[in-house]
Amino acid sequence: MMSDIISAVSTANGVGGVAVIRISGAGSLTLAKKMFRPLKKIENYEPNVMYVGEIDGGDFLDYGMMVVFYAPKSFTGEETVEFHCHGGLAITQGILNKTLSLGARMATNGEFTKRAYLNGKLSLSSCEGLIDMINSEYTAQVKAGYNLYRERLFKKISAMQEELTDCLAEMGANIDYPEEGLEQFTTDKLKNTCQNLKIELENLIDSFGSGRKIKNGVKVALVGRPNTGKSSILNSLLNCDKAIVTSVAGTTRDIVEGELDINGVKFVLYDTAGIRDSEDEVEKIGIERSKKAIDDCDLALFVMDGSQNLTREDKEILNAIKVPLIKVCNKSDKQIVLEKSDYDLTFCALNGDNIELKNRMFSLGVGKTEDLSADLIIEQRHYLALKRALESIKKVLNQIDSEPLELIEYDVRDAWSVLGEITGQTASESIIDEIFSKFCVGK
Ligand SMILES: Nc1nc2c(ncn2[C@@H]2O[C@H](COP(=O)(O)OP(=O)(O)OP(=O)(O)O)[C@@H](O)[C@H]2O)c(=O)[nH]1
Ligand SMILES: [Mg+2]
Repeated sequence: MMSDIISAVSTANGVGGVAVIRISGAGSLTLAKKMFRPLKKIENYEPNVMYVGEIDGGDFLDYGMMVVFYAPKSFTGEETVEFHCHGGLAITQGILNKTLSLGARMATNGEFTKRAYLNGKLSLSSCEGLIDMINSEYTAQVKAGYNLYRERLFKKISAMQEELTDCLAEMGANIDYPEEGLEQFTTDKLKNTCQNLKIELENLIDSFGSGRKIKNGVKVALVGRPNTGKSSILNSLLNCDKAIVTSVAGTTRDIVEGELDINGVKFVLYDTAGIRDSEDEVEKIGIERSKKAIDDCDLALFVMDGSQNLTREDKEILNAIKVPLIKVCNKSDKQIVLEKSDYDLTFCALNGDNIELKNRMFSLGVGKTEDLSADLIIEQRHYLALKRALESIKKVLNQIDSEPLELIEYDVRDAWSVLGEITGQTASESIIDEIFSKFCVGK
């Protein structure tokens, strides 16, 4: 348990109807009572009950509420008090300063959550889920963060660790008291456990493909020859006139960016300059950027003019695309001359019908997981740890039939310990500090 009392404004910095100032640490209630005058005299403050009264802001009073949570039944696991005051900057600063003048210390970034973690209220991965949720702009990010926050990954990882612990216990007994027959039993059990873990780890690792995009957004590049209708498609998808559209080939020079919500997932669209051989200095730079966008994106919309035959340039652009792509035959209102095998779907940027394109972008862009409430790995840190754990498990499986148990034990322990980094059990101080530094003050 930490000894000092920390304090911060927990609501966003700005003007609002209500704001919350939170203090945490043993003695928080004693401190809070020095700056709160309840409407009626209170002998004992009940936990989780809102008391109405005057809150001292130093040079002024506010009329609001106070609630206490006693240890360990609070977010941090410590005695915690919250003042719910009116949400003005001078009001919150005054009340915060008053708590500081009475002996509290300003909380650092994420310190309330860090205390929750250190007091065993949340796992490290849960804390990461919490920050993911807070930073979410799209509903899929909230859902994925919520799963993490509610310990769904923690439970999976802990179950895997338990299986390894069982094996280690048996291996230990075997190494200490080798017995004919028992060794084979231990080896078989270990092999079985590791084979199952390998599949489980591979599935989790695989889910990062979708999870990463849910967390960071799917980058989509609209590419193709000049004048095929890329900017028109961007405008259709965004439902606004974001990019300039003209009948002049080479209209788009710099990349035009826009964000789109498809089923709660963030898609970042990049409309690019039409790619062709050009001598124009400005256009050439734009074309270089288009080529870079093709390399950097998660999904490409390769846009063709359906009323024209494929050209050498079309084919060259197509060959340069190494990411998943949708071949769009645009200008479907005109006579289509392209072969059916040349495209995935027809499109007309002049009307507003883009549902099919969006559906395809979703299934191809997010990956095979369409169930956004499924458990997905969304954090790079977890992904890297899972990969390391998988390596150790594979080593065990490779050596199990040829090496003595004593030698294999090291890799089993290693897998266990790497998994513990995810939940925080074996995470180093620098990992922990880095995670909490990403939080804002007051959380
Ligand atoms: N008939 C028809 N015309 C379209 C369609 N989509 C785009 N156009 C027209 O095609 C021309 C080029 O459209 P843009 O959207 O500027 O094409 P672009 O691919 O962005 O062109 P660059 O920026 O030069 O590479 C404009 O005159 C559009 O109005 C469509 O679906 N049908
Ligand atoms: Mg354009």
